[in-house]
Amino acid sequence: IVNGELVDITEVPYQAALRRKTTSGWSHSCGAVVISTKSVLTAAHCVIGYQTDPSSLIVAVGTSLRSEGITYAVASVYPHEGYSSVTVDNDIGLVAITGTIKFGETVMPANIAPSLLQIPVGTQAIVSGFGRTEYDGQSSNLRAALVSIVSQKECAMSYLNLGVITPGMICAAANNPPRDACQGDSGGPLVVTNTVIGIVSWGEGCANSSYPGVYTSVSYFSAWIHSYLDLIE
Ligand code: 4AZ
Repeated sequence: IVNGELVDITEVPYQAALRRKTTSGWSHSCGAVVISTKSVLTAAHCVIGYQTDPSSLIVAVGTSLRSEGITYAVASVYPHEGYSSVTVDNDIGLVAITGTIKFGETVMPANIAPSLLQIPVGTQAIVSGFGRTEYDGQSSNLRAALVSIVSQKECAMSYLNLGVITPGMICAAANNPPRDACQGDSGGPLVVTNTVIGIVSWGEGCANSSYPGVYTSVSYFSAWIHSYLDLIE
């Protein structure tokens, strides 16, 4: 998160993190969102390739520190079938954990935006994560920033020469100072009143005033999410 503020997990208790196994231990890879006792929502690009060996991923919850928290082994990952690494379309996935996530002050699920939810342009939303800041590399502390929803038309204009903004994407930005998600925040939440409306997906750089942050629209994929939740629960 660039130009965000340090936050305690109790302010964003739906924030989760994915860690991947490396030769030296577990390493932060992506953000995620607690949506039930059995699953977290993330980006497809965060879980693609782990279908055959989900044991090399773990989910951490309940922590304001990148390398702490309560961890759960991953039972299965479900990247969206239509995910394309070329267009970054359908960048959403579900992670089923082993056991049951225990809710409390530091771990609480976010609501899933309903299908066809209209989010007015200019709506303020909070994006959070353990990703890069403008100052250091990966942040070791949880940060959050307020960003405003940008219209599809304006976002498409910004990305005219770089990519296509599909109906499954939603954009958000903030200026003076520019605030944005960044590398390592991917898969994490964009939230309005405890409802997750977006998943950090992509963008051209971070906090570049010419390029809004691009999120996967949770409302657009609401039916897809619920169908997999039924499978997991
Ligand atoms: C990334 O590389 C990334 N500014 C995530 C979010 C944004 C850019 C890049 C949005 O994971």
